[in-house]
Amino acid sequence: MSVTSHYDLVIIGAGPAGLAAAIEASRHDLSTLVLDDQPAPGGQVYRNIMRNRGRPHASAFLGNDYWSGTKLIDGFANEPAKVLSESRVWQITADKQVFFSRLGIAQNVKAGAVLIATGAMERPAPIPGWTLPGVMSVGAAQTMLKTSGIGADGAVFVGSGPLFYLTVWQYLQAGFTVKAVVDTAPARMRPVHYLLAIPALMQPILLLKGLGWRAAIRRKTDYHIGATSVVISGEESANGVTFQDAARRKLKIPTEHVFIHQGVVPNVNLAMATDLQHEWHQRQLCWTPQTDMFGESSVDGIFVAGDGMGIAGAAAAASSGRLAARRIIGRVKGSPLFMAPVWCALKWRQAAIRPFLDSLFRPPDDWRVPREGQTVVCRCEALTKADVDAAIALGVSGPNQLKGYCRAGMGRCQGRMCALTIQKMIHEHNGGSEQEIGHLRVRPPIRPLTVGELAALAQKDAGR
Ligand SMILES: Cc1cc2nc3c(=O)[nH]c(=O)nc-3n(C[C@H](O)C(O)[C@H](O)COP(=O)(O)OP(=O)(O)OC[C@H]3O[C@@H](n4cnc5c(N)ncnc54)[C@H](O)[C@@H]3O)c2cc1C
Repeated sequence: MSVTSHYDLVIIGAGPAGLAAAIEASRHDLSTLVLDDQPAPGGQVYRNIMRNRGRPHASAFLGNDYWSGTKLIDGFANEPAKVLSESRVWQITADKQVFFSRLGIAQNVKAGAVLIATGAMERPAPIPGWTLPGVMSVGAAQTMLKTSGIGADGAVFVGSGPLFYLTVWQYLQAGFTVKAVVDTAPARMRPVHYLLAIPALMQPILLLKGLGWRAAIRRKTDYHIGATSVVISGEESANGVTFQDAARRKLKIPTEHVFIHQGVVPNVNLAMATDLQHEWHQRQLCWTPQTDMFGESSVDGIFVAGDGMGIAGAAAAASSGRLAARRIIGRVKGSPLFMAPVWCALKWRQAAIRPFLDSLFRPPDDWRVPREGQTVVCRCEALTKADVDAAIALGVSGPNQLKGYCRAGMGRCQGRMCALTIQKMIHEHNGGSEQEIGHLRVRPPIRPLTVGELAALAQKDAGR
C-alpha cells in the first residue's frame, strides 16, 4: 500500500475512537491515514475480530459486545481511509510530523491535524510476587484468548473491575477451568457507592451485564469477595496465592497461573512525549491530557480521543473520535458545528456509569504501592520498593529527580510499569498533591528503535 507524505488527518490507534474518527473524516473527503501497531484494526476491545469471524467457536465465548464491533470494522472498510497496521508511532512533532516504524523501517508523514487515539493500558499492579513466572495481567490473558483461543486451565484470577469480570466470564464460556476468583472489591457497597449508582442507572444494560457476569462467576468458581493482603508465593515461579478473606481468615490457593488486574488507565506516553499538557484525574487516579470539548489538546491541531483522554468505555470512545473528526472537518471546510452540544451530551451519557465503577473498583492502596520492601517496583531496572524508598529519603521533589538518584523509570518501558507507583511513593513521603509531584518526563522515541530503522529515514531524506 502506498503512503503519500501528507494527509489532512493522521490518526494513531485503530480502536473504536480512531476508526469512528476515520469513517467520519473520510465521508467528508478528508485524506485520512490510520496508524496502528496491531496486526489488524479493532483496538483492545475488538482485537482480531476479522479473523475470529471465521472461527465459529469464538462467537460463543467472546460475547455480543465484542461482535458489535463488526459494524465499525465493516463501516471503516467501506471508506477510502488508509490503514497501516503493524506501525508503531514513536514521535509526533509540534509541526505535526508523525514518525513511525513498520516492518523494521522508520517513516514519517505530515498531517494537517493529528488525532491521538492510543486507548488504555492496564494499571501496574506491584503486589508481592507480581514478577514471578506464571503471573500475567488479566488483559494479557484476554489478549491470548482473543488472538488464538489460548488459555490456561486452573488459573486463579485476582483483582477487580469490569475487564476482570468480563475476562473471567469469557474464560468460563470458552471452557477453561478457573480454580478460584479472588475479588478485591469491597464485600459491601458503601453509601457513596449507592449515591453514584443513581447516574449509573442511565446505563441499565451495562449494569445488568456486569451483575450477570458476577453472578455466573460466583456460581461457577471458588469465589472470594473482599480479599485483602494479597501475596503471590513461589521461588522460581508462582505456586500459590495467599490473602485474607472478608471474614479475616488467611487462605492459600495453590496454582501455577495467576492473572492479576486493577483496572485500566489512559495510555498517555505518546501524548506526553508530544508535550501535551496533562492533569491528574483524582477519581480515576491517572493522568489525562487537557483538552477542550472536541478533544483538542494544548498543542494546536493535535487532538486526543477515546480512553486515552480518560477511561469511559468503547461507546464513548467512538463518540469522542467522531466529535474530534467533526471539529477537524469543520476547520478544513469552514462549516459550523451546531450539533456539538448534542454530541457532547451523548458522549457524557455513554460514560454515566463511570463514577460508580471508578469508586467501587478503586484500586486498594497496597496495590498502588507495595507494603513489602522486597517487592519489585521498577521492572526494567530491577529496583525494589526498599531501593526506591532509600533514594526518596535522600530528598527528591519528583519522579524526574528520582531518575538521577536510582534510575527508576529509565528503562525500556519509559515508566509504563512504574511511573504511577513511583509518583505515589513520593507523594506518601513528601505530602502535597499528586498533580504537584508530577509524572516522569517521557521523551521520544517512546518505543525502542534500532539504528537500522532510523537509517531508512536518513536515506529517505537524502533522496529528496
Ligand atoms: C488489555 C485491554 C483489554 C481490553 N478489553 C476490553 C474488552 O474486551 N471490552 C471492553 O469493553 N473494553 C476493553 N478494554 C477497555 C477498552 O480499551 C476500551 O474501552 C476501548 O477499546 C477504548 O477504545 P480506544 O479507541 O480509545 O482505544 P483502543 O481500543 O485501546 O485502541 C487503541 C489502539 O492504539 C494502538 N496504539 C497504542 N499506542 C500506539 C502507538 N504508539 N503506535 C501505534 N498504535 C498504537 C493500540 O495497539 C490499539 O490498537 C480493554 C482495555 C485493555 C487495556
